[in-house]
This record gives sequence, structure tokens and C-alpha cells, in this order.
Amino acid sequence: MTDTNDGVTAGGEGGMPWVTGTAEAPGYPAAYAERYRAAGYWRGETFGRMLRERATAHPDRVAIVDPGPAADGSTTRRWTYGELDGRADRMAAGLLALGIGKGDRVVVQLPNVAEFFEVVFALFRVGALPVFALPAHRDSEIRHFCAFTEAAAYVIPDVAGGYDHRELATRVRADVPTLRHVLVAGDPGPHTALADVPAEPGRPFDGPEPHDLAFLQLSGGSTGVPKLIPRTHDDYIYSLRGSNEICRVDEHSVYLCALPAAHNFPLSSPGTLGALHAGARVVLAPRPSPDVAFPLIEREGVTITGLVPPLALVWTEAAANTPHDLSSLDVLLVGGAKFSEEAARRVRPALGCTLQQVFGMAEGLVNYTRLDDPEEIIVGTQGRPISPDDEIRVVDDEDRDLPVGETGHLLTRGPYTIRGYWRAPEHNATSFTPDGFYRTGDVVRLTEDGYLVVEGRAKDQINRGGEKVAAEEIENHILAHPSVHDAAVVSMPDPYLGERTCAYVVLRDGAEPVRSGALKKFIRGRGLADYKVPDRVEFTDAFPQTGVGKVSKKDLRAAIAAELAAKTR
Ligand code: AMP
Ligand code: DBH
Repeated sequence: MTDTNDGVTAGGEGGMPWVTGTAEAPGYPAAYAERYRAAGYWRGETFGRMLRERATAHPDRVAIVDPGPAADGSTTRRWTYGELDGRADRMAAGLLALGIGKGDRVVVQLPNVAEFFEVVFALFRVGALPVFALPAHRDSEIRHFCAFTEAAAYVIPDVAGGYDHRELATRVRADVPTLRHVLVAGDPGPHTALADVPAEPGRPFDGPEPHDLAFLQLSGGSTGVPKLIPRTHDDYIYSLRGSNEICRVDEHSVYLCALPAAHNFPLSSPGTLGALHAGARVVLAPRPSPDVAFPLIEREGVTITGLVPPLALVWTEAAANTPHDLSSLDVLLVGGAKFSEEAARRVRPALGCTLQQVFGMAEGLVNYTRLDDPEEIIVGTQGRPISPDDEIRVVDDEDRDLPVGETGHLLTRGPYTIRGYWRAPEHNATSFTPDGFYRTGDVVRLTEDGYLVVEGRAKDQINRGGEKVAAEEIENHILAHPSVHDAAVVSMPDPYLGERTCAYVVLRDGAEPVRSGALKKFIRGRGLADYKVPDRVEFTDAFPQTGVGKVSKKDLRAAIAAELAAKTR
């Protein structure tokens, strides 16, 4: 078999060509693409056409509700499907006039505002690829996304969460020669306002094909720099359709987007794009806290939303004495990190809605508990896959399949799981098996009924309440400090976030001593997302080693866990 994952020139399974691949991202082998089409998963849809169809069928239905800054509803914007479609068309024409077209990459870093959808659907329509940055990202991440993707444009808010993104854009632009445009939702400062992007329709253009890439999503990753995940229109739209069916999202649903809109979970599980696919209504929460979200649920009649476990805990507690009527809420999805069984049991009594656990990944595979599952499955498992054609393997360290019920590494392949990261052939050789299974890095157990229980993680990543931190990325920032000889970042248990980050540091012999606070300040000063700054720094003389002389992170995790336990005793 010549089945490799290194790009379009490689043979697919059985010598078939990769029909959907490009030189930049391995696609699905022809035999699989055929199978996924024949099964009716891939239906030849694109996002641009999807929105047009919804807008034609029901132009006056509300698509997006953006409450704006005022809590009393006075700044609320409501865009109908017709309006969103028209705006996406005008923005698409404007982007083309700026020279942004098919295949170009555009880093989109917007908070939960209506413009996110206007811009993203305009990019979908022309076939330019949004690169979904999170609002928390700073110089280090944004510079990497712009430079690595050779982005033509970067889309930002003016100020969000007290941070001026225009200044960040000015710095990044000076370093990245391909970056021709900075487009700003709001006051543009030295850049271009989205509102000033030329609106007159330009020349006709070829939109993307259903098997073309739609966007690049971010991986939480475990390596020095975040990997980019290439998703096609066809595969992603299938995951939306499947999610809508499982989560019972239809045109009467109202989806509250409480997590950052660009994240894969609120984007697609079933998320804002699922809701728009169903012709439902999307309500954008500027922040996920109960004081913002609960009034929105009441006022807008929200029926479904998704949260990470720490927020689900906060909501569960706040619901006990809220004056707001939350009775419209039917479904609360919880995922992104493991939700403890004990916390899961409290959701229904407190919020009066059905809990749906979701275990997903931007690389593809998404598992849900089903709404009519028995309580024990809902609280005790992380669900089962969307698709009958999601292939699941649980294997030992040598890739040998384990009997059902045993705990091992989760490998997966299927109709909406990527076959490789974007422009990362070397990494792909280890992140995927030769026959195309994605190595998730998750350690799971399969129940007799085919449900997955997440038991742990083999990848070098800390899951900080759903926010993923790649250890190596942070270690590299720490190693940049002149007094540091070596660094190892590990997770430590935390009652609220599940895990936090602890950096073990060995200082150089005879180096200027440095304190924990100063080191954190140094790391923050390198311009990275705040959630990646280590929560704790421990200095040590040497790292414990494994049998083969590698740093034993297992021992470091055990050491910090024991130290924390001793303190709380
Ligand atoms: P990413 O690859 O960055 O999209 O992050 C996906 C990862 O988040 C998964 O591989 C898991 O490690 C983790 N994850 C997502 N949902 C859950 C969940 N419900 N329980 C445990 N881990 C989860
Ligand atoms: O953590 C994730 O990446 C995630 C969680 C739930 C995800 O991508 C998803 C659902 O689609």
C-alpha cells in the first residue's frame, strides 16, 4: 500500500489519487470520498450557497442577535437572514476589490459580534480562508498565524476586553510583508474600517467548490507552535447537519453563543453555524457569565447553548437564586474538557434542562450523549460519534487494538476528520497512522454500548478548563529567559478549572537569580495569550528522569499534586 499522508502527489489507498487534497493539505483518498458522497454525508454544499438558500427561503427570519454593550437591550442589533446574506455579498465584493480572493488566508480575530458572521460568510463566498484566532491571542500567536499562512489580511475589533487590537495589528504588520490589509470592526485608527470596505459589486468570480477548503481552524496542539486544521465545506457542513439532528436543532431553535465564536465547539457543535444551517436564530453573548447570559436567555428565549465545565459549574450555582426565567432552555452542552460525573448530575435539577456531554476536537470527530439517553450515560460518558462511518480504535502503545472496555489511545478516521494538518508534512507523519487515522492524544475507554469515556491524555498538553495549552510552546518561551537552563510545563489539579499549569524551572549555574513573579512577567511580556502564562513556577535543581533519560513529566505532575494535597490537608 502506498498510502502516505504527505500531500496531493502521494497515492491514496489502493493507489487511488487524493481527490480532495492540495499541495498544502492532504485530502481524503478517492475511495473514501466516494463512500462519503454515496452515503449522503457530503452533499456538495458550500457555506456561501447555504446562506443564500436560507435567505431566499425565509429572508425576514432573524439570523443574528448582537446585544451590543448595553445590558438593557437598547444597543441590540438584529440581522435577518436576508440582511446577513446581503451584507456577506457586499463584503465579498469589497474583499475582491481589495484583492482578497480564492485561496487567500485571512486571520479573523473578532469577539462575539455580528460582524464575525458578515466577514466569515464573505470569505466563504469568495473562497478565501478564515484563520480562526481567539480573542485572547496576542503578538506571539497572531504573528505566527499571519506569517505562517502568509495572510493577506487580519480582521480585528478596535478594543476588546480593554485591549487595543489596532496596536497589535500595527506591530504584526511591520513584521509580516504579505499582510496588506488590517480591517477593523469599529474605529479603525490607522487601519481600514470594515464599514469602509468598498461595497460596489465587482467583477464576477468563481466561488469555492464543496471539496475545497473552507477555513483553517486552530489545534490546541502539543507542539512548539499551534497547528492549523484544514476543513472543507462538504465535511464541515456534514458535521453540522449531523450535530443538528442529534441536538434537535431546527428552525425554532435559539442558540446562545457564550464561548468565543471562533472556537470549534461554539462554531459547530452544533454551534452558530449549525444554527444557521437549520435556519435558527443565533444570540451572541459578549461574555459567558450568568449576569450577561441569564438575561439574554430570558429576553431572547434561548433554547440551547454550550459551555466548558468550569462555566457549567458557575451557571449551575448561579441558577439557584437568579431572578431570570431560564425555562426556555432545553439543552446545555458541556465539553472541551472532562465534566465530572458529580457536576454533571447537578445540571438538570439546577437549570431544568437536559445535559448533553460533547467530546470533540477541531480536527474532526465529535461525540455526543443523546438527548434521550438514560441518566447514567448522560452523566457518566462523553458520548458517541456523530456518524456511523466514524471509525474508532482504542489501541495500546504499539497501535494494537484493545478489547472493548480497556483503556488506551484513541485513534479515529471518518467523513469529517482531517487526514493531515495544513503545511505540516513532518508532523503529519507522526500525528496520523499510515492508513489515515488521527492520533487524538486522548486516552479513552469504550463502553459496551459504544460510548466513550475520557480517562486521560497522552499528548503533552494541559487542558485548563477547555483552554488548551501546549507544554512545548510555553517551555520555549521560558527558555528564552537568560537565567533559565531548562523548563518543563505540566498540569496540576485544580478544583475549578480541572487543571492548571505548573512550570518547573532549572536555573543556569551562577545565573542571576529570578523569582516566580518576575519569570511570569517575562513570559507575559513575550506577548502570548494570558491563559498560557504558567499559573505556578517551581524552581528545582534537576528534573526527575525516565528510564531512557527523558524528563519524567509523570513524576513532576505527581510531585506538584502531592505538594498541593499536603497544603489543603
Ligand atoms: P482541539 O484538538 O484543540 O480541538 O482540542 C480537542 C481536545 O479537547 C480533545 O482531543 C480532548 O483532549 C479535549 N476535549 C474536548 N472535549 C472533551 C470532553 N468532553 N472531555 C474530555 N476532553 C475533552
Ligand atoms: O475542545 C474542543 O475542541 C471541542 C469540544 C467540543 C470541539 O472542537 C467540539 C466540541 O467541536
